[in-house]
Amino acid sequence: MIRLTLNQAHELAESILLHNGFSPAHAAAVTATVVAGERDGCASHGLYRVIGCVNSLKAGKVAAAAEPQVIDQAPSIVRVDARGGFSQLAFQAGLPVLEAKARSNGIAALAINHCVHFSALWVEIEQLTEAGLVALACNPSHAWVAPAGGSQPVFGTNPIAFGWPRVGQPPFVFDFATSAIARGDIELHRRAGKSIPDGWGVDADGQPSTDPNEVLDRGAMLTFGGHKGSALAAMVELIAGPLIGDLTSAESLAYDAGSKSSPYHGELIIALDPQRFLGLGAEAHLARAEAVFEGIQGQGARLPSQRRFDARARSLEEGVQIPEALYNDLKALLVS
Ligand code: NDP
Ligand code: PYC
Repeated sequence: MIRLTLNQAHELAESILLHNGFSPAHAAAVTATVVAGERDGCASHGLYRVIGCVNSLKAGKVAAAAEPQVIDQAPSIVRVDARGGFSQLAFQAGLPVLEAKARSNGIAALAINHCVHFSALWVEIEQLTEAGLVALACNPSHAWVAPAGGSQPVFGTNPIAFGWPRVGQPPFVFDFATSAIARGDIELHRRAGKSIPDGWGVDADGQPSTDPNEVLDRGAMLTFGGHKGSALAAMVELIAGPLIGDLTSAESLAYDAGSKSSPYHGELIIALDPQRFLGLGAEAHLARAEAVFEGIQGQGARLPSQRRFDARARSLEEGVQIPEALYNDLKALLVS
């Protein structure tokens, strides 16, 4: 393993993105996300993703200098056209308008369109909880996941993330793929030469497989929670696809045309302002929410994101460690 300070991780990611032709604005926005992923112990959406950014650019599937266009769609809806660039800059452009609309209407949505998307959603959710807003985000990806009861890919790995701000505590945040695991995690198993657990995927014949090559290249991933994850994955296809005028995971994969680039589609982010919902007495109601968290932690169970926040605290002290092979692959992107 190679140890890097967070500054070194930042410098490595940003210099690769700039060297390969991304605009300073995109390089900065993408670097912030992947370094946050590595810092929080989310290797599947950490520095490893920089390789995919460069591959997507070389394949002509992402615009290196796209300037997002903000469109005031409706009193409670802001739309951002990413114009083929990465989602991170589009989110940055839409965030202030989303916040303002949520505060004035109580609930508001940000629809990002035409973005190339590979990031973990908690990075965005935490920016909304920091502003005191409750938040929900989801997006399709590429059609890699079979519906419950089937064996042919229809859905993307379709993450759903939720955040709830807390006073004097880190926010309550969960963020998971509706597949049994993010595809990035299976890719990391393949890179490490490891098999995957039962329940993550099937081979080309629809039979359970623990071989990442079979699942990634010939078979299909599976949803979490059987028919429940399958229905949630379908919901994400609908509300972050046709509802916002953007591609489904099947359409994104067809657009990819075998280039193995990051998915190209939209993202839906919903923000709710507790102060506007509750008015006078908001604090008393929000204080009652704490009993839910006490009910979970009081019996020794952990909150989602606790592992991540612990990893963050550790990384801020010690930096991060990445596999030497990944470090070498990243360094190679500075000379090509
Ligand atoms: P995991 O299954 O590892 O974890 C998902 C969530 O569950 C996290 O909030 C995690 O918190 C929490 N969690 C895990 N174990 C426990 C536990 N024992 N008790 C309580 N909470 C727990 O994640 P996935 O593989 O499903 O997704 C990983 C990432 O991949 C996400 O950030 C997601 O946004 C991203 N992704 C992005 C996609 C895209 O299209 N852009 C597509 C698919 C995934 P903690 O982190 O603290 O462990
Ligand atoms: O890990 O499933 C995944 C993923 C898809 C797009 C970005 N991450």
